[in-house]
Amino acid sequence: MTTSSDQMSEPSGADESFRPHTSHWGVFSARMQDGRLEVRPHPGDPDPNEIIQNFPAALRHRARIAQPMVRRGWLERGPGPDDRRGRDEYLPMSWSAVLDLLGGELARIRDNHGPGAIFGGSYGWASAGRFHHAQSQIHRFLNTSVGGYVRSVNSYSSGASSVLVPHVIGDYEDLVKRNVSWEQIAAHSEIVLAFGGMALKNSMVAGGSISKHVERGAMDRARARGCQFVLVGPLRGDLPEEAGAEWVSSNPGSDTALMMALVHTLVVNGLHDRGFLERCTIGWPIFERYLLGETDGQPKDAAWAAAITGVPADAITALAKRLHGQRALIVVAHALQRAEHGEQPVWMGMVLAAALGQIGLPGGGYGYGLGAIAYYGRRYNAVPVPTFSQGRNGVSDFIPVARIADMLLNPGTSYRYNGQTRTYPEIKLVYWAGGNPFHHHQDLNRLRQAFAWLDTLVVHELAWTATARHADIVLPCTMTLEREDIGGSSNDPLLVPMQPVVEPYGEARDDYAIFADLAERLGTRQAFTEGRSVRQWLEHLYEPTRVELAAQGLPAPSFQEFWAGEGFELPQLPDDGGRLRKFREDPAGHPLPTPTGKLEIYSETIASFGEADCPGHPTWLGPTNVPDKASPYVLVANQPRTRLHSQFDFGGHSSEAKHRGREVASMHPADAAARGIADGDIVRISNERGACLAGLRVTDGIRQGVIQLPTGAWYDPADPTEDKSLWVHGNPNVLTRDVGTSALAQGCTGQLTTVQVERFDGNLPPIQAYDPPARQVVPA
Ligand SMILES: Nc1nc2c(c(=O)[nH]1)N[C@H]1C(S)=C(S)[C@@H](COP(=O)(O)OP(=O)(O)OC[C@H]3O[C@@H](n4cnc5c(=O)[nH]c(N)nc54)[C@H](O)[C@@H]3O)O[C@H]1N2
Ligand SMILES: Nc1nc2c(c(=O)[nH]1)N[C@H]1C(S)=C(S)[C@@H](COP(=O)(O)OP(=O)(O)OC[C@H]3O[C@@H](n4cnc5c(=O)[nH]c(N)nc54)[C@H](O)[C@@H]3O)O[C@H]1N2
Ligand SMILES: [Mo]
Repeated sequence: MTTSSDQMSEPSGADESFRPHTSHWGVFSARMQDGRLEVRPHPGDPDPNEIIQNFPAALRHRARIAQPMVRRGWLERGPGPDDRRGRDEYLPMSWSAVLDLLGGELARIRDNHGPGAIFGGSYGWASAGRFHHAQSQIHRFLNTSVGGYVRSVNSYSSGASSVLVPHVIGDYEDLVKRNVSWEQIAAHSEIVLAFGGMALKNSMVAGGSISKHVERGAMDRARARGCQFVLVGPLRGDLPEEAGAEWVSSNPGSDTALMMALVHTLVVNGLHDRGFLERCTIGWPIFERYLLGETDGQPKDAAWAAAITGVPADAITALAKRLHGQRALIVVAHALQRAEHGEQPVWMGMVLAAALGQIGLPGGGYGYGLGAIAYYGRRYNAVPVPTFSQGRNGVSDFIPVARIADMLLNPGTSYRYNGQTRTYPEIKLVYWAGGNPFHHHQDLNRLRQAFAWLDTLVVHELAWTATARHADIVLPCTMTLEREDIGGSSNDPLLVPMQPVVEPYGEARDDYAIFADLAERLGTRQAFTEGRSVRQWLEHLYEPTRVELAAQGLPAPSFQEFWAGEGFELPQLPDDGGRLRKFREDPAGHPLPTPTGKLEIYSETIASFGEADCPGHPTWLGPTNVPDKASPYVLVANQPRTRLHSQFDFGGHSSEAKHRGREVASMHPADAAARGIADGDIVRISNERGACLAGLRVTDGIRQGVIQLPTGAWYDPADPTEDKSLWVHGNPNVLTRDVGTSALAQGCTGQLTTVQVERFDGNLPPIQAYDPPARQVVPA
C-alpha cells in the first residue's frame, strides 16, 4: 500500500526548483525555499488568477488538521443524536485506532440499517487532480466497501437550470460547453446582453485545471471590433472594464419580467423572427397569448416590467430595438437561477434568444452560464483525460443536493421533484470528503439542527472547517501540494504532471490511503485499490489518453516522459457551435434531445407535472421574499473574488481583502447615509434567521436597496453554545433561506434574501474561526 512517505520518496530536489502543479485557479509551479512556499503562474497564461496566492500562507496555517480527532461526546456515549455537535471538544487518536473505530461503525450501520442509511453525496469542489478527486474517492469507497450510499443529484451551481434544460433545450452540456465560445464572441458578436454579467472574478475559476484565462482578452477584442456589452443587474462590477459595458441597473430577481418586456416590444413592433420560431420552437402561440395579456389580462409590456425591474420603460423598448438585426448574444448568469423560481429566467432567456432568431449562429443566441466558470465557452479536447472510476452504487435513492437539511429533519416525508413524488430516506450516518456543507448550504443554524439528528458524522478535511467542527470523526487529509497527481480537464488542452512540493502536514494522509486502510477493516481493500499504489494508478489512468493519441497518429508520450516534463497540450475539437448549430441548420435532420425535438417554449411534460411554481411556459411568478419594514434590503450573496468558496479563507489573498478581519459588504451611498453608516464601519446584517457582522464599503457600483456580501468567510458564531448567536466574520449563509427554487428542480436559492442593516457600535468580538477546537500536536 502506498503511504504518504513513499509517495514523497522520488521528488527530492523540491527546494531547488519550481515544480509543475495545477489547481481550480490555474496551472502554476511551486517550490519550498527556506521553509516558505513560493508559487508562480504558468508562463503561458495571459491573465493569471491571484487566488493561487492563497497557497503560501494556507500551507502550514494553524487551521490545518494535524491528527485524527474524535468528538468527546461521541466517544463517551457512542453514536446517536447529539446537539453538542459544533460545540464539543475533540480528542486525538492514532490512525489505527480511529480506523478500527470507524470500520466498526460503518459495519454496524450497514448490517443494522443497510447502505441506504448512509448519505455519501459529499457535494463540494475538493481540489484539482484526476486521481485524488475526493468525491470520486469517497464514492468508490462506499460502492466497493459498504454496498453504496444515498447520493445527491445536481449542484448548488445550477440546481434549477440542470433540471429545466433537458426538458426544453436538450443536453445541458450542449448548452453551456458546446455552444457559444469566447473565440466566437471575439470574432462575431455585435451585442452581448448579459443578465448578471460575466464577472472575471468568476471565470478565473475552473473545476479541475485551467492553463489560459481568456475571458478578459476576448471581451477586449470584441469591444475593439465594435461589439457592445450591456450588463443587467444590481452590480456594475459584473462585467470588466475591458467590456466597456453599459450598466442597466435592475432589481435582483426581476430579470424574467425584463426579458418578457423585451420580447413583448419585439412582437408589437413585428421584430420577432417568426421564421425561426416556426421552424425551431414549439409552443410559441401559447406563450404569445400570455405575453400579450390575452390569457391573464396583463400585457407583459415595458411599462409593466418597469415597475418590477426598476428599469425605465423607454430604456427597455430602446434596448429591444437595439437587439434586433444584430448578431445578438443573450447571457444569463447561474446566479439568476440560484433564487426562488430560478427556472424562469433560464427558460425565458432561451425564449428571448429564440425570438431574436439567433440561436445557433456564431457569437449569437443563448450563452447560458457563460463566464461563470472558466471551462464554459471553450473547445473540447479530442482525446479523453484520465478518469478515476467510482464503481457501482447499490443504492438507487437520491436527493436534490440542496435538500439535505430537509432530508435529515423530515425522514419519511414526501416531496416533489421533477414530476415525481419522492420520500426522504432515514439517514443515520453522513460521510463527507471534499466539500463544506457549513459553507455551501443556506440557513446554517437550521443545518446545525439537522446534523444533530445523526448517529455519526465523518469528515475528511485538510482544515478545521465548520463541517469538521461538527463531525464525530475528523480525519486529516493532505493538501494538493503534498501529493502527486495528474491535472487536466476535458475543456483545457494542458495535461499537467502535478508534483508534490512538500511533505504532508502532521499526520495527514491522502484520502486514497485513508479509504484503502478503512477498506482493509471491511475486507474490501483489493476491490477498492485493485492492488495499485498511487503511482501505479496515475500510470493506469494516463494510459487511455496515450492510447487515443497514438490511435490518432499523434505524438503519444509514455507515462515516464509525461511525468518527467512540465505538461503537454492535447489536441482539441473544432469550435463548431455544437448541436445547437446543427439543429438550426437542419431542425428535422438534427433534432434536439427534447420530447418534441425542438426548443420548447411550452413544455407538455412540465405542464403535466402540475406544479404551481413552475407552469408549462415561462411565467412571471414574482418573488414571495420581498423587502419589508423589518428587512428592507435585498442581500446578494454571490461568489467571492479572493478565494474559491470557503477554501483557504485563511490564505493571504483572502485575508488581505478583509476589513478588520471581517468579510466586506457593499452598499449604495444613499442607503448608507439613510442608515447613518459610513465607509469602513462595521455593520450588523440580520433577519429572522440570524445575524452577522461585516466591514462596509460604500460604492455607487451597487443598486440602491441592495447590499452585497460574498460567501465563504468561515462560520464563526460569537458563542457557539448559543442558538442564534451573532456571527462575527461575515458569513451570509446564516441569513439565506433554505427553500427550493420550485417543486420542479428543488435547486438552491442562496443568492438572494432580504435583510436589515445597521451600524455595529459594540465591542468587536475576536475571529475564532481558524483556531483548532482541539489540542493537536502541531509539527515543527
Ligand atoms: N448563499 C450562497 N451560498 C452558496 C452559493 C451562493 O451563490 N450563495 N454558491 C453555491 C455554489 S455555486 C457552490 S458550488 C457551493 C460550493 O460549496 P463547496 O464546494 O462545499 O465549497 P468549498 O469551500 O470549495 O469546499 C470544498 C472543501 O473541500 C476541502 N478539500 C479540498 N481538497 C480536498 C481533498 O483533497 N480532500 C478532502 N477530503 N477535502 C478537500 C476544502 O478544504 C473545502 O473545505 O456553495 C454554494 N453556496
Ligand atoms: N472567484 C471565484 N470564482 C468562482 C467561484 C468562487 O467561489 N470564487 N465559484 C464558482 C462556482 S462553483 C460557480 S457555480 C460560479 C457561479 O457563477 P454565478 O452564480 O454567476 O456567480 P455569482 O458571483 O454568484 O453571481 C454573479 C452575479 O450575478 C448578479 N446577480 C445576483 N442576483 C441577480 C439577479 O437576480 N439578477 C441579475 N441580473 N443579476 C444578479 C450578482 O451581482 C453577482 O455578482 O462561479 C464560479 N467562480
Ligand atoms: Mo457552483
